[in-house]
Amino acid sequence: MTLTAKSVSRAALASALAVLTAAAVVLVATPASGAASTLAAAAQQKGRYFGTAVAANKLSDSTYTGILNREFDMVTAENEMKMDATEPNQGQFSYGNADRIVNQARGQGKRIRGHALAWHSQQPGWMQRMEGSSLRQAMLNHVTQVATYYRGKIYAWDVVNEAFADGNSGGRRDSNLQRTGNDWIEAAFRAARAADPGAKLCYNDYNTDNWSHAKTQGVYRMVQDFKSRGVPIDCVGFQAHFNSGNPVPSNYHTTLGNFAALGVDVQITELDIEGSGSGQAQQYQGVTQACLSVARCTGITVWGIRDTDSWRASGTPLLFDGSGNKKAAYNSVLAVLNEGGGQQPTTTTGPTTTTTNPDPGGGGCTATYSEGQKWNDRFNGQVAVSGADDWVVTVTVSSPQRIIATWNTSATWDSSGNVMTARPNGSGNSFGFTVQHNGNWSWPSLACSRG
Ligand code: 9MR
Repeated sequence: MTLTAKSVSRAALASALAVLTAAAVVLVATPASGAASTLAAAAQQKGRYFGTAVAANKLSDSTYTGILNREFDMVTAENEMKMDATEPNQGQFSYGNADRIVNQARGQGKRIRGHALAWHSQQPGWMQRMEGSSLRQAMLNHVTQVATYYRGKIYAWDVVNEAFADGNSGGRRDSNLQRTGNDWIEAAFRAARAADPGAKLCYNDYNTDNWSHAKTQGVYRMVQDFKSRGVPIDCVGFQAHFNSGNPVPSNYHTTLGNFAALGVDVQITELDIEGSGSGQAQQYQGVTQACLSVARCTGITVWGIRDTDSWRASGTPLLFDGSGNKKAAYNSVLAVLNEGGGQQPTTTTGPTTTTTNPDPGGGGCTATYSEGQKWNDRFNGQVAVSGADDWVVTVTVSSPQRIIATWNTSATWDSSGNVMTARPNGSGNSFGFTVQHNGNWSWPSLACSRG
């Protein structure tokens, strides 16, 4: 069978794109030694992101934006997406400062972590004074409005922030939100999923790094319960604010690994470590290694760029000094990211791997997807078909994904460019394709029918 005109031109475009992309990676991300020279590029080579918190009022500081643009590929608004910032008066939403951050990041090709939809702290005054069912309703409306406004632009939302108590109880923190009923967290997650089905939904907290701490165990039990009941949770954020009284625990990889084993991604979301010199560098190294040792640790975000940008500047907890120079801690993180080894991430996500369409005539056909190689910008998929030689497999990718190459099949596309129809071309009953993911790592869905 011959390729259609449409698929020939797509294939030509695809190979041109592939060459361009490869050239860009060689020029930008990988210097001659093979080691990457920025945090983002080094993290990308390990299939992770490296992010920072950003403050809107610093975007006019060229030293700040210079480092931001060079070193980071994920951005969290430090305060601008919080409840008090986005809904200062009930029902009146305000996105100016958050949008400045989102637009700057997206203009530079960076992704965004949304922080935070529901939290006992930094509530606007009107919400602080509320209780009961009116508060529950106002909270859910806030989640829905803000997640809808940013729909499609957020990689992961901290849907609920800091809902567990410190100390040895392992239980929930008392707050006006908690007093609306213990199910407030799952209600917030369901509202967020409905508003932006493409965003990963995270629970985010601090002092949950040490596996033996009661608070860690409390959050673990909640995530386990959510997964068992189908509450839509995709990730757990570990804020990771460390100092000498609360050092990086030696069992950090155990904590991250145990949470990941529940079927969620884990992310280091607000990393900073008070200290200086080699002691600080060593602790940063430990956190980076812990993330790299867990396949589902998808990335690290530091809570600010220069020490002077930090919410606790006197503790000099970040990777750049006040003048924007790289600190020893920076060099240790970059070195670990550039080291060989570490788990390859399971960066693609379900849901659909196999679809069988029973044929009324008795036969059927099954298409099974398996993951192929992954790169910073694209991944390969392979489809094996059984049950019929005259198959038609529909492969649907989610925007902004694009299929940019195919092999061992004759393929055509619908007008959206997201739906590919693949038929046999005499090469057998399996075919492959390359997806340019544009930040969306979800698996394509498949449907198989007789041709
Ligand atoms: O860094 C943020 C600081 O500028 C704010 O004044 C503070 C107000 O609560 O929040 C800081 O960020 C916090 C984050 O939103 C949640 N985890 C703890 C962070 C440090 O306090």
